[in-house]
Amino acid sequence: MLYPKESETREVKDLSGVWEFRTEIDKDYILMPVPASFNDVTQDINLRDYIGKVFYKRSFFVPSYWRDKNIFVRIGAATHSSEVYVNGVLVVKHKGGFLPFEAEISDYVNYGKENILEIVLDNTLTWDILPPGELKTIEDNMHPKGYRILNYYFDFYNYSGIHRPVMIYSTPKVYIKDISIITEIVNNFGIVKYSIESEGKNFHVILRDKGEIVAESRGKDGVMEVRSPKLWEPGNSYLYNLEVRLLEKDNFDVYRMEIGIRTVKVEGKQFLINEKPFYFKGFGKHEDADIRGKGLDHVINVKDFNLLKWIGANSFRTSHYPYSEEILFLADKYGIAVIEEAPAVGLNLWNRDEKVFTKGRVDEKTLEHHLEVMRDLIYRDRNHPSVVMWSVANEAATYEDGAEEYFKKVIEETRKLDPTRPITIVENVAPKETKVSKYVDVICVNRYYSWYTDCGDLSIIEYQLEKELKEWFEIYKKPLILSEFGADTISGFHSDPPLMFTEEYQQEMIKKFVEVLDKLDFVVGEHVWNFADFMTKQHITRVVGNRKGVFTRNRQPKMVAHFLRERWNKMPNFWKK
Ligand code: GCB
Repeated sequence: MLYPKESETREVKDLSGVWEFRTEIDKDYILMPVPASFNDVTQDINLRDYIGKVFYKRSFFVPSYWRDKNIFVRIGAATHSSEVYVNGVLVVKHKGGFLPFEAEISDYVNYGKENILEIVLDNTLTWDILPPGELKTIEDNMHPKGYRILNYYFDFYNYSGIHRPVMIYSTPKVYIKDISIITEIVNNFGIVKYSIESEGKNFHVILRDKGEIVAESRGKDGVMEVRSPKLWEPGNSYLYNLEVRLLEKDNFDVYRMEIGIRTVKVEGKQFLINEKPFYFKGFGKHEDADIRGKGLDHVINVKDFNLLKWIGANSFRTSHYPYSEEILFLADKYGIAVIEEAPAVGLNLWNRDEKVFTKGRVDEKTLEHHLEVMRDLIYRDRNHPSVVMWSVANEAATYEDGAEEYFKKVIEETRKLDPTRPITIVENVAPKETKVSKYVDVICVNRYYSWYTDCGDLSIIEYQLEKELKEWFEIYKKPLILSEFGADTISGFHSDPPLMFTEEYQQEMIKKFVEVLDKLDFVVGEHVWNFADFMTKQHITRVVGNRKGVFTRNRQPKMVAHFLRERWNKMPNFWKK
């Protein structure tokens, strides 16, 4: 799915701004920014924790000369189920809060006039949506009749709203629908294979390096060769400009995009980018900031990439859902490698006596949706050089028999859709317990020794971590990334010797973890949990959110940031241990 872009044949109207908004139970509309979560914008606690339907509304203008164009409405992401109405007509329904969807609306708009766009969202989570959740009515004598809560089994706040831009765009009648790019490196040549989806027939494809043509081709599918290519690499990004022209008698379309030439591969104990062993230094992140919640914010995004550079990180995981396209464009430009995760988190009840992969919970309906999400995700992001691996889920109950069958299908389908990128699943169970890790290319493990277990005992880390990671390698013989480790840390809390929740404890813990990683040659990465403090649902274990950030929610460094900065800036991106 192409990102809407302007060209001499295409126009884009970004409808970001202040819309009208109401919940199902309100009669009156209030003002609401788009994109943003609606939760933290007003002073109303009922709206903050609101569960159910909300209505967004605004008008837009369609010029008369768009009559001979195709017109689309495209929503970058909205949580979690959406219905979009143009002048009262339902034009698209969509399930899932983290990927874009669109509809052609040429037949429903008034040309040369104003039009009304209404988006109805429902933020209720169910077992057949990702991430899943369940609405529970509590029936006991301590709760009033009809008392409801939304249960979900993942650790971030269920921020809701139109989170990414809404755009109206035009294309010619016959147009370039989609483009896919695969790059290879053979001897001293960069090979760029492209494939165009369109009803048109005559294509001219031009690849430019800073304005200079370096390769050209004609046809719907083709291969271009670039002599002595400048490769895209983490820490050293390089992008070429691809121009696709559709030329027909009365029809002309142009789409331009930036591409990077690079390869990714897993071989033995190594994760290779451009045939060189790569070591992931970075974080699990979140799309999260105060007031805007999960709403796209260019200020936060650019700040985050500057902080990643400052600290010497070369990668992050889009824990626990696909991030905005705008973030991936920045990753391409900044040269940051991305492990892109499906919104499959909370497929776990954290109770071994209750089955998760069973009828009525994670079942064939969830699977069908999961397969759809993988397809949409790959179609959205396959052309980003920064995306180097797919993660199909985080911390699912992979010890269950049902999980094996389920993920085998998800992983097979992902491989079919994209044979060029390695696949992982992020695990929290023991190496012998998972029934799924045997199907993936890279083992990703989250570990919280001295935090959730043996609280406060930093001396246990070396023993436990080394023993366990070696076991993963002995069983699976695959490269391993420690995809999460960290400690809740209240910025400004100090103690020596280090006690839990202080900045000293976070620093000592992370030091002890990475000392073990440095000894093991099958470890290909360290992602600290988390880049920044982030909001969660309220709980006795969460102090206004999860405080495991290396940066505060306001993006200021805690003590450990300086330790990581020194370590990572000394460490090369590519190395042979
Ligand atoms: C995890 C989860 C992550 C949580 C983290 C924590 O294992 O993957 O979503 O936020 O632990 O802090 O407990």
